[in-house]
Amino acid sequence: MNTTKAMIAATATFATCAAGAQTWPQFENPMVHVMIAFDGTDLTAHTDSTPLAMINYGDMHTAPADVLDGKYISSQYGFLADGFITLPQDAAIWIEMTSASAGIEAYEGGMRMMRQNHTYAPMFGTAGSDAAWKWGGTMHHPWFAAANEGSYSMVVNLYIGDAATGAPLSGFGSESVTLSWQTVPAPASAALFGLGGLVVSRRRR
Ligand SMILES: [Cu+2]
Repeated sequence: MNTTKAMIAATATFATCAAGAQTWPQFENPMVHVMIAFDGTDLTAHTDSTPLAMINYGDMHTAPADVLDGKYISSQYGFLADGFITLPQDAAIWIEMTSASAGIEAYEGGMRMMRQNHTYAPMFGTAGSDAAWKWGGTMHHPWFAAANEGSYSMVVNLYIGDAATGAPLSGFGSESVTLSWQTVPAPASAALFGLGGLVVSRRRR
């Protein structure tokens, strides 16, 4: 191996190690959007009511995503504008958690592909955060998480509020949406089942 090739090999190894040192939360299932529309008076929001899978990959994540370590997670739900939205002056669309199952947690996300740039800051009342969260108008997939297996739900109310304080502004409609999840066995377990099947099929041959 000449010197140039050795250097390239060393650089490639170093780059691989650096990339491997970061672990961001996984996602695999398709996006499910909460479609938000506002016609100047009425705010409407709707989404699929089927509970979504919440999966525990058993991963330890790079900070600040370490708030999701070892938990069942889902980033399938995303808040998305259903058409062009023009807001009243100094107003914003706020999304407030009004009720939730015990044990459900929420953290700020964004576009799923941008997970290395998400803040993972607690939201919707998680860890003492405000129940109301100001939506910026772009597609936002929060990270929902739970430490234990089970069925979870969260009701969020979408309303027009003061852009600075979140205080509801009168004269505008609001709408509540129920988000729900069901934990499913970790992929690692599924992989083990798959291996078991492979062993059995080999023995049958
Ligand atoms: Cu999306």
